[in-house]
Amino acid sequence: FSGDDVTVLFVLGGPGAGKGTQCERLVAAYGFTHLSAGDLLRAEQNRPGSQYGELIKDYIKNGQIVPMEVTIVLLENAMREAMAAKPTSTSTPTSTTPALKGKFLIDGFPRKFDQAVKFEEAVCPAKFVLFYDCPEEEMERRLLERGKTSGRSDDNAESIRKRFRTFIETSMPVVDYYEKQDRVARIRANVPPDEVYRATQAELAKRLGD
Ligand code: UP5
Ligand code: MG
Repeated sequence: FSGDDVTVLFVLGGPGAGKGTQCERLVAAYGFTHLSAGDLLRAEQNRPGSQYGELIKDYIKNGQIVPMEVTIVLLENAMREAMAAKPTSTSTPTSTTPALKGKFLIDGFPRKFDQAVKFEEAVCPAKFVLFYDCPEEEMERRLLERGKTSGRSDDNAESIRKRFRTFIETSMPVVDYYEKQDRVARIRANVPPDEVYRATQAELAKRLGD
């Protein structure tokens, strides 16, 4: 993908910080395509005949990060599909290679430093990172509550503890890396969703300028 055709924002934050909730709203208001790496992995896990099903299942239950070769291919395929499905006004009916444009929220990825480097090299650079900053106690409360009905194999006390550890040890360094480059919009996430969304819109206005 070329940076001219595609705008990518990474959406990061701890487990239960509210990434998915905010992305859903942004899709409706800004026309982003929302790609949750976790959702793509869960779909692949359940796809009949997938050679990665068992592996993904184990990693998710243990709050560990699935090898990036799997995740990046899923993201890339999903981006391609979305772009093929959504030719924009810049493509004229007569052109044989229509200019396809895409605006993507990549949610819950990259979770590890090498994934960030690899994605930006192999797919395209991210414009910036939306980082939802939430205290662990609040995230734990949300996930345990959701776990009563979500059916997610990792919404239980033990998996949540492991997810938090992976987040602190492995995923926060990614945020720090982008922060040093001044590419992080840090948003306080332990306030009601409407308030988080208003802060998100303010950051987008500042950083996308449209
Ligand atoms: N909620 C949301 N916002 C709220 C607010 N402001 N106030 C009060 N409540 C709020 O929200 C979580 C819950 O909180 C919901 O019930 C919501 O209503 C409420 P949600 O928007 O779902 O938060 P989100 O940050 O998306 O939480 P999620 O559980 O999806 O985060 P994770 O990062 O843990 O999950 P993900 O699906 O991204 O990854 C799962 C696993 O997949 C990982 O642990 C890992 O094993 C694997 N994975 C990889 O290996 N590689 C990847 O690249 C990605 C995932
Ligand atoms: Mg999510």
